[in-house]
Amino acid sequence: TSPGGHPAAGASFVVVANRLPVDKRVLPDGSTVWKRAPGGLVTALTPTLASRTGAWVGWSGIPDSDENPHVDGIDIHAVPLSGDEIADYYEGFSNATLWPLYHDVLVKPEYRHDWWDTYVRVNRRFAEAASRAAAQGATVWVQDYQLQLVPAMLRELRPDLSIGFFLHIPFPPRELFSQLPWRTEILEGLLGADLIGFHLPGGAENFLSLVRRFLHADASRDAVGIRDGYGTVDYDGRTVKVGSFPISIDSATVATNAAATGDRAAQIRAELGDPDIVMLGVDRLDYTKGIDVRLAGLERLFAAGRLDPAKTVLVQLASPSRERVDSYIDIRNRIEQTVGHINGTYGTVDHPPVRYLLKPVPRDELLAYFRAADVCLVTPLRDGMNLVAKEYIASRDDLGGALVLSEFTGAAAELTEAYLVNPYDERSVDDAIEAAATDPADVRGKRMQALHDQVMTNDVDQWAQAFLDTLAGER
Ligand code: ADQ
Repeated sequence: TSPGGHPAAGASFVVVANRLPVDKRVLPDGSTVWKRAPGGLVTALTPTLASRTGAWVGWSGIPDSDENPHVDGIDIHAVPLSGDEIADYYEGFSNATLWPLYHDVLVKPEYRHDWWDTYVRVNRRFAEAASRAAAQGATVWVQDYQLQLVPAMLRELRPDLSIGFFLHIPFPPRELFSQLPWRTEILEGLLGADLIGFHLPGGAENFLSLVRRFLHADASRDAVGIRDGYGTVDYDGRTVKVGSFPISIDSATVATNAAATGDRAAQIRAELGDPDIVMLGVDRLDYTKGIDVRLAGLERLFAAGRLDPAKTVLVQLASPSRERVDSYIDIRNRIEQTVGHINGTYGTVDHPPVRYLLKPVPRDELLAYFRAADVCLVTPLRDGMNLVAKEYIASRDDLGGALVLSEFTGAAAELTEAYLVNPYDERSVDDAIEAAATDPADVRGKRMQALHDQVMTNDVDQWAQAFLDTLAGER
């Protein structure tokens, strides 16, 4: 390692993601330090980063800053972004074009050429930073929809590298993807990788069909299996693998930490007024998450007398997200109006049935909420995976609780013992919420046992290993 802390010859394993795995914290005395951000991806990749001289390329989260954070154990390469670039590349093209397009056009995507130009420029900056960080023959793993052009840009700079790409959100069908004015560029960008990973086989198959249609590439037609059997695309003289790798969580750590919260769960129930039924929602405040779906279901169940508002509480923990994007301002207003409406109609002064927080909750407190909840409501209209569902299940080694889970999440593909719902069908939503809340304990316990086994077996470490082994040609 050189005096600057960077390995002189570059890293043999490089993660490229929009955000660095660090947050800037202000200490009581006013000074600042960089702390490792707690997150699934960092946790999952820490062993690999440590064993192989790892580096991480990403933005620090601070506009117009050229600061390069230092944290123990990871070689950090910060990619600077200006305020205008954040507006056009991140809030614009990533979150007002790609995000809604890839989530079933739940809001109308905006197609703006100036945003696209910035997306290209910023992707090139990430590719160049990755190229500088990587040693000869290194493995580079590019993450998510903000960086879909990086694989091809990086391959052009560094044909010696082994390049993987993983998409954390759904990949849409041809009918929707075709709207994108830059559809061929995105497909070509992704094909710079040696392995492209999606959560589900459906996303992989959509991709195979699209490269056939728009790039006339020779793409395999056999079904893609979950963690088993990948597709291939022959393009530009290379063969690219395409597979399904459902992401997971650090299940054992979640289970241990949840059990260690002790009587905090009972305390939470007492603070809520000891209701018969505690329901819980935990989400980034996003229109894809179906927070409105579950609130509407709860209101209908109260109105029909199927649940008693005097004996039921829904705790909705929401964390603020993308607050300057119009569609996020709209969904926040709608949710807050509905919460007020339900409490105004079905509550009393000392017992409002919905408790709503708009702030991130500390990790241990979140785990205690999971332990306190009789029912966890995960009702997205579309979601790549949904880690909240898996965190709730891992937290319940007591086999208490019940999970209501939308069929439109990636998680539903394997968590088949959940109370599955079609969030577009009011009856399905109402029946599932009622059943999850009122089924006999033995029925709920059996379902939770099956879910718990599934999540404990398939953790995030397995996810990372499966992807990296396939990339290395070992599977
Ligand atoms: P997200 O859309 O952010 O992730 P999700 O997978 O549910 O969705 O992860 C959210 C994380 O934030 C969870 O770890 C959750 O505990 C935490 N969180 C949410 N609200 C919180 C709150 N109020 N307080 C504290 N913590 C909170 C994207 C895709 C998903 C995919 C992941 C990983 O949209 O589909 O599962 O990436 O690939």
